[in-house]
Amino acid sequence: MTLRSILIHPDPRLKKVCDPVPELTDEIRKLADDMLATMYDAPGIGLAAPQVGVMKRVFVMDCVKEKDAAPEPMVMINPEVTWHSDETNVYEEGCLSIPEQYAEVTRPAEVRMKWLGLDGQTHEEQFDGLWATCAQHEFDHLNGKLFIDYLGPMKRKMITRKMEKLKRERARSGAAKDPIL
Ligand code: K1U
Ligand code: ZN
Repeated sequence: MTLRSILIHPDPRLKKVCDPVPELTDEIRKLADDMLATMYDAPGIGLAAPQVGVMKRVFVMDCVKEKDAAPEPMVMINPEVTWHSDETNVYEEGCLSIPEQYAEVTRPAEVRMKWLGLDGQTHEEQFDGLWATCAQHEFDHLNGKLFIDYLGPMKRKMITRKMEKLKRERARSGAAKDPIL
């Protein structure tokens, strides 16, 4: 298991639509393993493959909030949203590709998703609460969409400028160097 570097916005790879996974391979199993480890290490509650520079339709999440509860890692390959509620929910979202920036985003309160699991089976499940918010945030990543795309242009530009500055500082200090990316 390898910790992978997380891309920071703005990066053209975070704006692209990812490719479906044609078959379950050891490469995908390793990717999922690495992504879960990277997500827990960050720490975060979700992570999508393009955030680690892999343009495939895979994301992981674990929204268990209680400190001592058992982890509930989920790996979704080729996810589809098969239903969403009309009722919406507002949540102050963050993103590991946009560190330390948070903003309220309105999304459907419940979603039903269908995906291919690491067991090779098709799964379908309904999510609510933070699980629903996170699943939609990660699904957006696979379509090149970030939570700041739901904000007004002024706020989005301000956050983007902050991230450009952060990237310049990280490049100067050598923190962004990584052999995987
Ligand atoms: O996709 C990502 O960038 C991960 C992101 C997921 C997310 C957060 C909030 C709402 C929707 C989706 C994060 O995990 S940001 C970090 C975070 O929220 C968190 C970190 C530690 C403990 C609890 C939450
Ligand atoms: Zn994100």
